[in-house]
Amino acid sequence: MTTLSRRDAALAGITAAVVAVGAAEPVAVLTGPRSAPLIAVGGLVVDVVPEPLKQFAISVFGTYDKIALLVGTGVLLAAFAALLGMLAVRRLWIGLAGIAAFAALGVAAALTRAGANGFDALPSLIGAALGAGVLWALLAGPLRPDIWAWSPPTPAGSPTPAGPAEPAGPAEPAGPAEPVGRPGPVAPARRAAPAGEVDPDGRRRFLAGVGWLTGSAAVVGLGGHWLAGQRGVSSARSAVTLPAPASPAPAVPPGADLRLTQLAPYTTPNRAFYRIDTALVVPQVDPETWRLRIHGRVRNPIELSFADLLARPMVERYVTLACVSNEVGGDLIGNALWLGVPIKELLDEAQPEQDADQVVGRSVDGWTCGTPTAVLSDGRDALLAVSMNGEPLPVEHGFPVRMVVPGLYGYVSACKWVTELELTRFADFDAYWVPRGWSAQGPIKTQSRIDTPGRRNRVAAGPVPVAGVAWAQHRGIRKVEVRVDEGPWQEATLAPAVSDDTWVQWSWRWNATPGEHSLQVRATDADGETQTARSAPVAPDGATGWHTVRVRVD
Ligand SMILES: Nc1nc2c(c(=O)[nH]1)N[C@H]1C(S)=C(S)[C@@H](COP(=O)(O)O)O[C@H]1N2
Ligand SMILES: [Mo]
Repeated sequence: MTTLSRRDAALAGITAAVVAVGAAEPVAVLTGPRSAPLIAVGGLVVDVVPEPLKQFAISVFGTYDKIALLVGTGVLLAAFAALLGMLAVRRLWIGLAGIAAFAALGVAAALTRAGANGFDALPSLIGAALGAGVLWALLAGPLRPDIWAWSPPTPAGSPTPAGPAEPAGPAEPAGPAEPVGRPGPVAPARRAAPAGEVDPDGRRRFLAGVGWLTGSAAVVGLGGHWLAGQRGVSSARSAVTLPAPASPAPAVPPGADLRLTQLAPYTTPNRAFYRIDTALVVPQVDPETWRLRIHGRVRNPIELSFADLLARPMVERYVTLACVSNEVGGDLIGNALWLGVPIKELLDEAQPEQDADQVVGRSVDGWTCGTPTAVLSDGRDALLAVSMNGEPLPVEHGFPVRMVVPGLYGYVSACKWVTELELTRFADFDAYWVPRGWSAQGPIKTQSRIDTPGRRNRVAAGPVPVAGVAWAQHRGIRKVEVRVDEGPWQEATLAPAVSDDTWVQWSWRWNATPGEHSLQVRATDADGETQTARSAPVAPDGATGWHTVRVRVD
């Protein structure tokens, strides 16, 4: 017997899913946002999704890839839930088994996250239990439209349609006064509706149930989500007092910033700074409980608190950070003023063993990067940074402490929310991105970019300022050249920079003639090496090629 339309059955399945996900949120306020089922499963997806698919997602959604992932996970969940609802009309156990499978996935995802404990299973378990209850209520319980169905009175003694749902109802009102199909003021007969006939009263109750359940699940879910956000570390961050640097950064030389519209400013403001990480929810690390352990192949393991770190002499430096996933001409690069403790000093205290050629930075969320010990000890300004552009690190940029290493791509050096430096060997440990197809070594490649005129800009004929940035961190930029329509290379003017660890701005005056033109740029680093024309993809160790911009001159 089923008078439930497929649409209503699907609706029941989706309602159960919404209740499960919504009910899990307030539980996750207690157990931590990463134990919420959607986030936990999404996090698992981030870690196991094949690299080409991830690249595709990044190329389509850019830095909105995480939102896309969560929306995608939600849509997929809704589709499965609808299907389960349709299957469960006939066999409730299929629906319940499906929910159990989702619960198992949620629990597995939550328990395999870095730093998880048994309580992290609770949001998925409690959510699934309530979801199962809702599915039962809508498909087999009191909210099923045809379970207490009213049906037109049948003459006494005539056989009534039998069904498992047939309850002992009150006596039937006799007489034809009742309009068929609509319950009257007198308690209607309660018996199963004939197969195929939808009882409007039951359906109304069913839809009201669906509405109430999704509505309250949304309120509870969003409320829980909001509450979880209140438990963040923004107030702890505001309370941090940064020490003055023992070694202040050199002043930015006058003229380092040409201040042209469209040209990236020499120093990137924090809110405009690119953000790349695998974290679906930004780790909230309390500086009071933060610890840094330096261990592994060292003679003298060290553990430091945030106060210990702040008490040490601080170095302040401009360093340009770049992402290996930056396409030629891309903007996954930024320059900031960092304040922190030289990593070399800490390593010297820890005394790495002779063969410990890799320092693994480990984040609270389990992410790892592997940096050559030699690079961290060669005297460059590799920092355990606590500040970015004069403020405590923004939470999404690694509060309270991150690594910054001039000359290396972020994925091998810039560990945010860092809590461990483990001395090991490249032969013994692969950091996060290495088994995913990226090179274990990630020195930044010499690159240059045209910022103005921008892609498909229209400019007026005559003198046009062409300008951009070039970078070869820790080697420095010696020369930048520009050419028009693949003509002869012409040397651009380099603006001064603070050091070889930052990008430089360059400019060139173009006497533009009407028509379509292409502009190209290439840089030569201080080692004398000129950017290759050969274009290589970002994987495994950084894109190469010349940035080309097509411009229309009127
Ligand atoms: N904990 C953690 N740190 C991380 C990452 C990450 O995924 N997790 N990504 C790295 C990468 S790939 C880059 S390019 C830089 C980006 O730093 P930003 O987000 O502050 O710009 O952080 C690095 N540090
Ligand atoms: Mo990156």
